[in-house]
Amino acid sequence: MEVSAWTRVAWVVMVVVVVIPRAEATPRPLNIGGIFPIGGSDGWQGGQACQPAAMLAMEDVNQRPDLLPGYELNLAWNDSLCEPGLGAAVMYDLLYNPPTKLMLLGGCSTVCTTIGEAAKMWNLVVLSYGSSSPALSDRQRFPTFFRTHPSATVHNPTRIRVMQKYNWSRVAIIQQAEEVFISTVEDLEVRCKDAGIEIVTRQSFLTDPTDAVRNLKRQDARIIVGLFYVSAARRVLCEIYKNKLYGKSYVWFFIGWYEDNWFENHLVEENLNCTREEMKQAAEGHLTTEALMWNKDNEKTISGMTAGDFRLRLNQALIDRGYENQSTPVGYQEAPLAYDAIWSVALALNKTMEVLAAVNRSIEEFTYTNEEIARELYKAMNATQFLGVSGRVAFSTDGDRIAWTQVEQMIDGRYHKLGYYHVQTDNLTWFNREQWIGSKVPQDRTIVRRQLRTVSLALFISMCTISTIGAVWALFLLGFTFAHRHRRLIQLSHPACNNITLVGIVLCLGSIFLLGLDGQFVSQQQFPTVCGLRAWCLTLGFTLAYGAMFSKIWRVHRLTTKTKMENKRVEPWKLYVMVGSFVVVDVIVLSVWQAVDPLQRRLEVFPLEKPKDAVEDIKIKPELEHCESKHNTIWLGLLYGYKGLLLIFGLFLAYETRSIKLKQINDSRLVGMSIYNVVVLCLITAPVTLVISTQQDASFAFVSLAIIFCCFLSMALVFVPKIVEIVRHPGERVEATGDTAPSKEEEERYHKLLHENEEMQRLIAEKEEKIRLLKLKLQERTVLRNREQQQQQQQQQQLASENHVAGVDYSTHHMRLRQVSKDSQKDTQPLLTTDIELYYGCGRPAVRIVTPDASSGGDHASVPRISFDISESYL
Ligand code: ABU
Repeated sequence: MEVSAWTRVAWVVMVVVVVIPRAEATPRPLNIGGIFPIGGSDGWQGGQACQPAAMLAMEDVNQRPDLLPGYELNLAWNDSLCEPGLGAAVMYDLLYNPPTKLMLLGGCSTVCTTIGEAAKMWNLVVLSYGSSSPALSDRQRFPTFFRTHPSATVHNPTRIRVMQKYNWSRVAIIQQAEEVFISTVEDLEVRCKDAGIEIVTRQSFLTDPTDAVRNLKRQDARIIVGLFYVSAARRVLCEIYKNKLYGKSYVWFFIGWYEDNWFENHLVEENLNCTREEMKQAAEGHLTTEALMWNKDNEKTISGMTAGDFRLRLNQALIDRGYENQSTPVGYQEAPLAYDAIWSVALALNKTMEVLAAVNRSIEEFTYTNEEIARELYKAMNATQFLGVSGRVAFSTDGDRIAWTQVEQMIDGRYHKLGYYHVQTDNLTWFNREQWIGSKVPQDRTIVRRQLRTVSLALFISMCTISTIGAVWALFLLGFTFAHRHRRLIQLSHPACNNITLVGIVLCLGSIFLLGLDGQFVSQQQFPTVCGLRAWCLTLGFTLAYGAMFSKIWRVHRLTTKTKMENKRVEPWKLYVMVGSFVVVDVIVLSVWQAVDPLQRRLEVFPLEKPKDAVEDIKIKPELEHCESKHNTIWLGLLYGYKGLLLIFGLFLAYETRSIKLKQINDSRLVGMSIYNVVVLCLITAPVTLVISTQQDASFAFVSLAIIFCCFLSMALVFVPKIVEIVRHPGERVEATGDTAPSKEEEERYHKLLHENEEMQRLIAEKEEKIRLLKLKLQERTVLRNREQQQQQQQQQQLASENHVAGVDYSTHHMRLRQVSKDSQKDTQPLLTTDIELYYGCGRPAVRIVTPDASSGGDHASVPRISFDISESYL
C-alpha cells in the first residue's frame, strides 16, 4: 500500500513538475492572414520570393522567447496572382474561415488597394510588404493600412536629383494605366514642375505600348521615365528596340524592383517579337531607381542577422523550393520587406498584448467587431520601429516606409550601383560609375540652333553700291539742273518738279539700305526703329518722286483738255500743293500707324533643318525677321490702295497725253514714259514681294532691283536728253530770268496766238461756205444755159423749116471770124470774134452770124441774127 501511496505521490509530483509546465509551454496560436502574388502573368509576382522570406521570419519570430510569450504566430496564406478580384476572394476566405485573423499581410498594389480599403470593415490592420502605389498613402481611404514597402513616390525625388545632376530639364513619361503608376506620375509631375523640369509628353497604355512609344519618338523625347509592371516593361523595351529609341541619345528610367534579368525572360511566353539580344541592346545603359530594400550596412538586425546572413538563408530557402536552377524569383528584391513585415506584426502584437495585459485583457479577445483591440493594434503598429534586414523600419503618419533610394545602371547587361539618395537629407552618394555610349552624357533634347535668315552680305553690298551710285547721280542731276536753271530747256521742263522727283529718288534709293538692315546689323531693340524708317523713307520717297511726275502729267492733261472758255493756265503753285497734299496724306497715315499700331519685329519660324555638317542631335531652326504691326493688313491696304489709285490715275493721264507736246512742259512725254515704267514695276513688285517674303535674299533683291530700275530709268528718261541737248549746244543763249517757269508774257502771247488761230479758222470756214454757195449758183446757171441752148436749137430748126427749099442741104458749118489789129504781131488779142454758120438754105449757101465773142463784151442774146445769101460763084 505504501508503495502504491508513494507511487501516487510521485505521479502527482511528476504531473505538477513535468506535465503541467509542459502543458503551459505549448504556445497558443496568434493567427494572421497572408495574401501573396505568386502565379499569374500580369502585375507583380513578388510572392515568389516574399512568401519564403515571410516564412523565414515566422520561424525566427516564433523562436524568440521574449516575443509573444506563450503564443505562436501562425500565417494562413494564399495566392492572389496579383489580381484584385482574386485577392478579395482570398481575403474573404481567410476572414470567414476560422481562426480569427489578427492582421493581414498583402503584396501587389492592385490587390492591396482592394483589401486595404475593405479591411477597415473588419477592424483589421493590413501590412503590405510589396505595394508601392502612392494612392495607398491616403489615410481617409486606407485608415488601417501600413507597408514596409516604400511608396513609389520615393523614386521621384531621386529621379529629379539625377536629372538635375545631368542638367536634363526636358523629360517624357510613359506609364501603364494602373492606379499605382498614375498616382506616381501625378506626384512626379508636381515635383518636376517645382524643379523647373519640362514634361514634354505623358504617354499611357493599357496593354499595348506601340503607339505610346511611337509618340515618344515623335515628340523627340530623350530622357524618358517608364512606369509599368515587368511584363509591360518587356513589351515597351521591344518597342523601344523597334523604334530605335535606345543608344547614345536616349536615357530610360525604369523601376528598379524588376528582377535582374527581367529583359530577357519570358520572351516566348509573352509572344514578344524581339530576341534576347535585341532586348539586351535596347536595355543597355538604362537607369533604375529603387527604394533601398536591403540594409546596406553590415550590421546586426533585430533578428540577430545581418542583411548578408539573411540573403544566404533566403537563397537556401529558395533553393529548397526549387528555384535553384531558375533565374532570381520575382520579389527577391522585396524579400527583406516581407521578412521585416512579419517582424513588424510580431512586435505590434507583442506591444498590444502588453497594453491589453495591463488592463487584464487578452489579445485573444479580438474579434472583427472589436474596435478597442483594433485601435490598440493600430497604435502599436504605428509606433513600431526596429532595424530590419531591409534597413530601419518605421512608419510615417501615412503608414509609409521611410527609406533610402538607390540608382543603378545597366552596363553590359548587368546592373551596377551608381549611388544612393536620401530625400529627407538631400544626401546623394554617387560613385561615378555611370557609363555613356560615346562617353558623352546624352542630351535631353535635340539641340536646336536658332539661325536668323539674313540678307546675303554680297547681295546687300551690291545693292547698296548701286543705290549709292544712283543717289550720287541724282544729286549730280540736282546740281546740273541748278547750274543750267537759266536755260530755256530746263526752264520749260518745270525743274522744281524734277528736283522733287530727284529728292524722292534719293529717298527711295536710301530705303534699299534700310531694307537690307536686318538682324546681322541691328539688335532686336533697334529693329522696330529700322522698320519705321523703312516705311517712312520708302513711302515719302515714292510720293515725292512719283507725285512730282504725276503733277506734271496732270498739268499737261489740264492744258490739253480745257475748253477755250476755261482758263487753261495751271499755276505752278497748284502743282506744289498737289505734291504737298500727297505728302501730307502720307505723313498723316504714317504718323497714325506709328502711334496706334507701330511696326514691330516679328519672327517667322521655319521647320527644323539638318545642319549641312550633319552634326548629331543638332537641328537648325531658321528664323526670319519681319516688320509687322498688329493690324498690318489694314495699314498696308490703306497705303497700297491710295498709292494704287494714284498709279492707275497716273497711267491714265500718261496715256491720254501720250502724243501731246507742250512748250510749257517740254519733257511731258518722257515723264509719261517714266510713269508707265513706275506703274508697271510697282504693280508687279508689290504682289510678288508678298509671295516671296519668306525668301529674304530673293525678296530683298527683287524689291531693290525694282526700286533701282524705277529710279534709274526715270532719271535717264527725264534728265539724260536734257544733258545731251545742253552738251550739244553749250553756247545757246540763256534766259536772263531766274524763273524757270515760262514767263507771263509768253503765256499771254501763247494765248493770243491761240485766239488768232481760232479766228482764222473761223474766217476760213466762212469763206469755204461762200465758195460752196457760189458753186451751187454756177451749177444752176449751167443748167439754165443748157436749157436756153436747147430752146435756141429748137427755134433754129423751126426757122429752118420755115425757110425750107427743096433740095437744100441742111448741114451747117460753123466758123469763127476774128478781127485782129494791124499790129497783130504784137497784140494777139482779137478785136472782134464772131461765130458764123454756113448752111444751105433755099438751094443756095447762106451765112448767118450766130453770136459775137464773149470777150468782146457782146451779149449773145442781144446780137441780132442776120442771114446772108451767098451765090455759088461768089463762093
Ligand atoms: N516592388 C513591388 C511593388 C509592386 C506593386 O506595387 O504592385
